[in-house]
Amino acid sequence: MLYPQNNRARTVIDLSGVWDFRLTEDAPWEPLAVPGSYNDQKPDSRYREHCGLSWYRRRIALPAALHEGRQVLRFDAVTHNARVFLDGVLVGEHRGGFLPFDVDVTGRLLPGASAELCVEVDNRIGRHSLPVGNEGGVVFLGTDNANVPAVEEGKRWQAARGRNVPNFDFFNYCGINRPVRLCVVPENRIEDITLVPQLDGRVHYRVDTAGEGSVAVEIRDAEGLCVGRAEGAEDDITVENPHLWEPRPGTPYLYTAHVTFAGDEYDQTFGFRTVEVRGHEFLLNGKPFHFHGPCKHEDSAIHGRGTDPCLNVADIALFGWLHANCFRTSHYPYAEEMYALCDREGIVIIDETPAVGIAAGTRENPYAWGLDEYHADVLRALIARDKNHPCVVMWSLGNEPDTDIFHHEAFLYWRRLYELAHASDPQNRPVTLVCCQNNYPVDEITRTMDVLCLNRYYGWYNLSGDLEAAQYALRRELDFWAQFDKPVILSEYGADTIAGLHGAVAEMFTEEFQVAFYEAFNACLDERPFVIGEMPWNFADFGTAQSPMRAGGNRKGLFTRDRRPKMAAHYFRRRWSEMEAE
Ligand code: E8X
Repeated sequence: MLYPQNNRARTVIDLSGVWDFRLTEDAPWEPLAVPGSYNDQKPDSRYREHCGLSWYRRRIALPAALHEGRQVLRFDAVTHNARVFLDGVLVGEHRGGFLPFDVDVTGRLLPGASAELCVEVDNRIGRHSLPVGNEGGVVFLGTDNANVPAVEEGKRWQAARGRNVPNFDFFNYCGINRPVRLCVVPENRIEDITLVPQLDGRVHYRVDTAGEGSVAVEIRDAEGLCVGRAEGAEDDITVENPHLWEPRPGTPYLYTAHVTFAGDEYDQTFGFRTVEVRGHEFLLNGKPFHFHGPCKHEDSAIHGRGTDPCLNVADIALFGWLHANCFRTSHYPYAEEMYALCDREGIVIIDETPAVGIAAGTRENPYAWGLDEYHADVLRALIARDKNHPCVVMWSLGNEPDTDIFHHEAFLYWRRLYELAHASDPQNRPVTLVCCQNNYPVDEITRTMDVLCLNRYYGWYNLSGDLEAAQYALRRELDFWAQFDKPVILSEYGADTIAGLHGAVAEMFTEEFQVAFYEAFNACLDERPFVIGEMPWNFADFGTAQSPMRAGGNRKGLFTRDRRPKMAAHYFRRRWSEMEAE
């Protein structure tokens, strides 16, 4: 799937701006910004807590000069489901809130005339959606007061009235969260480009096209000089002495495949980079790589989950300040602009599907929810979108599913997706599944992944406040995982911390405790060479649903939500700077 691109053959009209918006079909239209979640753009609980359909509207026009070719509306993401209307006619729809979709409107936009574009957005989550919502059932992280009759009746009333109850720990920000563009492309056009580079300079390419024409591919270096070329829809090109793509503090050198076909053209950046798991090592360009960097969210005040290029640039600059070299796209695919920025800045990405919340304790078997086919479709679409990014080094099938209660059903469900990921990725990257703190001896599936990603919170959610006991437990568990001789990444660990709360004694929620927590955990990691990654949870404080466990959201950030460093940020900046200097 190609990202929209302006060039001599293609035209992109960005439809960002202030659209009309309404929460019900009989409400007056009000101004609302696109891209951006609608939840926090108005000081109104009806916006913040909305559950159900909502509508966006704006006029669009096609300049007469652009009447040739195909006209396509490209939505980078609408959360969670969308139906698209043009002058009242349904012209497209999409299920899923974190990946792009195209709506072909060729012939429906008369040159020089305008049309009414309307997008109906459905933000409901449930057992059918990724991420997963509760339907009057288990409440994530909260106490659900089981067996209290009035609470059970209240939950049934709540479900009947319609309320989103996330089975995950981030706010259900919804709407047209990412850019919408009207793209005009030639009738005879390039449909997709696949690049598989090797360290010796060979790059295998395949160009998928529509219509009549012939393909030519020119590889250009960072100065724009041609360093290789070939003709035909699929072939190999060899670049002599290639500059490799290296993560920071190395040089993330990018090349461009300049593709032409009939009257169309497209420039696809890529990097000469390989990844491989060998024993307990993760090799990047044949050298052992250590993942050190916090997990993120797409989250900020007002924008919600809306794409904000200024925030992306500032966040990646703070990754440099931290001497961090990676993050996981917890817990959903991020906007394409962030991957392009990480390609350029040398930040490694573990690319995750929106499969979070596939767990319900002993109450329900989550593998009976019928998510299999949809999850497979989402995984294929994620890989199709991100396959050429050198920054993407591993696929995460999902976050913290149940793998120990319904452990055999879990094995069957995730093993199929593991094999699908390897079969779908032209670069055949490693595949993981991020494991929740669980009864790990009965977990049959985590140990089969290429890399073992463990989210662990000893000393926080249990053994709370006792960091010596936390170290004892963590060491016992890491000794268990050593037997598999696979790379282990501590993919989440952290403690809620109120910025500015201090104590001479490091107690929970103080900044001193957050540092002490990480010092305790990292001492255990440093003892074990098979632990090849440390990813604090989280980069910054972020919004969540209301819960007795959340004081204005999740406070485990190394930074506050407005990106001010806590003591732990300074701690990791020192630790990772020394690590880089080794
Ligand atoms: C947390 C994190 C949450 O924000 C993230 O989305 C997934 C959670 C920890 C679960 N992992 O709560 O801060 C650990 C459960 C241990 C019993």
